[in-house]
Amino acid sequence: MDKIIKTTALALVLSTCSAFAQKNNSIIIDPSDTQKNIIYKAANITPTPRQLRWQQLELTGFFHIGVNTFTNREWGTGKEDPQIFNPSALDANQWVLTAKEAGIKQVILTAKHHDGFCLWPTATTEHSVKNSPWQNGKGDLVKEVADACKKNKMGFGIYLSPWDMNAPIYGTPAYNDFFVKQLTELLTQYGQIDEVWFDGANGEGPNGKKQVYDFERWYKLIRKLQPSAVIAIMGPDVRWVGTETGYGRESEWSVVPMNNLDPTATSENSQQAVAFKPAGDMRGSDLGSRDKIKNAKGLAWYPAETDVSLRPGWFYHAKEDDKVKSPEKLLDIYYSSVGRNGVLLVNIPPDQRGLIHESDIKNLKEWKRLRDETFTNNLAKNADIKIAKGKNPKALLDNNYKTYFTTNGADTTAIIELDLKTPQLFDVLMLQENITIGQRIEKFSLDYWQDGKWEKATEGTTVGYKRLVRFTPVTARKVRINIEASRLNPTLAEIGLYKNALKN
Ligand code: FUL
Repeated sequence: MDKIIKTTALALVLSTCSAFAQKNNSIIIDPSDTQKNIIYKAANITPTPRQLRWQQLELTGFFHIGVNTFTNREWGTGKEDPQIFNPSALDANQWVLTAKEAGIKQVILTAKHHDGFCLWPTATTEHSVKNSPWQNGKGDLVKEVADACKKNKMGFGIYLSPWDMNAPIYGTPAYNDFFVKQLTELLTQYGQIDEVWFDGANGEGPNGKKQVYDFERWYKLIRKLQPSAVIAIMGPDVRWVGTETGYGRESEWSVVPMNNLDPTATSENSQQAVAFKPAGDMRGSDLGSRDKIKNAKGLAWYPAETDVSLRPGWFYHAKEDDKVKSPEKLLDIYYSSVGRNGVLLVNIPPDQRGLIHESDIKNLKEWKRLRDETFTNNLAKNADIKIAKGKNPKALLDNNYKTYFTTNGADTTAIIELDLKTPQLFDVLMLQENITIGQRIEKFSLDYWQDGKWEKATEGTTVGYKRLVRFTPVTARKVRINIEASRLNPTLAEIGLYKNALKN
């Protein structure tokens, strides 16, 4: 009997381990999985290399430009005359440099918005820049932005709206072929594409019909032609955070339930495989807690992208020149997006000249200065680290994301004490898990030593790739970080203490 139990236990351990012999970014939950197994599985899901690269960008940018820039609308009609697209002094290098100087690492261009107007001279329709006065119909804006990105060593992505108000075949199977042709042009004529952004909007076309999008076919094509590109929003690699405010969730799990996983894709886990297409509403305040994953049929690494516009609208409108988000607001957004395990996608819409407006440049510069002032000086960088148990504490302050501290055996908690050597004033805590091992931490806190006892400075739930928490400023020489709960051995790649450039 005893032997049978031992053998069964061993078989379970082996089968669980073999499920992770290679890294998986999704996994099927078996009806026989216990709650413990489900948590174990969740703790071992890791991003694909393309998801990891994308997460580490932290800041990405959007350029919304098209016929709407000239009609002063947010959504076009599909009936616009291509003649109206006529920027007088377009300079894509100025856009890309503006983004780069703000610390942005990758930009996405609206190659086609819902109105169907194409910013490149596509062979698929006459509704494009080739019928515009801009550069006498010889212009190619996708090429200009792609080239500026190459020149400035920036990532480049495309937004291609599935909804098309201009294409007469929209709403018929032929539209999927047309869309594949457009995608193929974009994915083969402009060098490396790092992100493909599919909007969720699915309205009516010119004939009043809606389209059934052939996502599987599009994903396959992207994987084939641009295997390192992430497919975002209506795609399997990157999820919409659920608002357009720039504010992510307090508790942001990158591992979420996915009930329509393709079992063949999950077991292959090849870079080409697409394990699912997004389904259901993912806007709730809690997507990945124990409570949310306990009845899941599958789990996937599906991280959040937090998109927001620098202005009230996505396209440029002169009347919004005095409504550009302030540097202070942008800093608050940074803490609430990048600082909540997300990637921020900030839209910087070029104006009718084809330039980023001076007001936008000014605020982006000051936002960058505020971030530099805050984060250049990690007040913990020379601290002595004391741990009662655990491995590799030096990694916490070595400024190297790849190395990490973790716990021994089955320990899911940790206490890390830092002696800052002299009293320091700080009000921001930064924590980073090593997500190549998984996202695990469920609860943490920060204490500081004052008048002979520990006082709590702040606390939080999830960490993920990066967590920033602001709190009332304290002056202290000794602090301790408590990992109070974790799904499996927690990892910490880096920790930081900072003084916010602005008042918390
Ligand atoms: C939305 C679109 O409808 C907006 O116009 C904009 O492109 C935004 C980023 O996504 O769904």
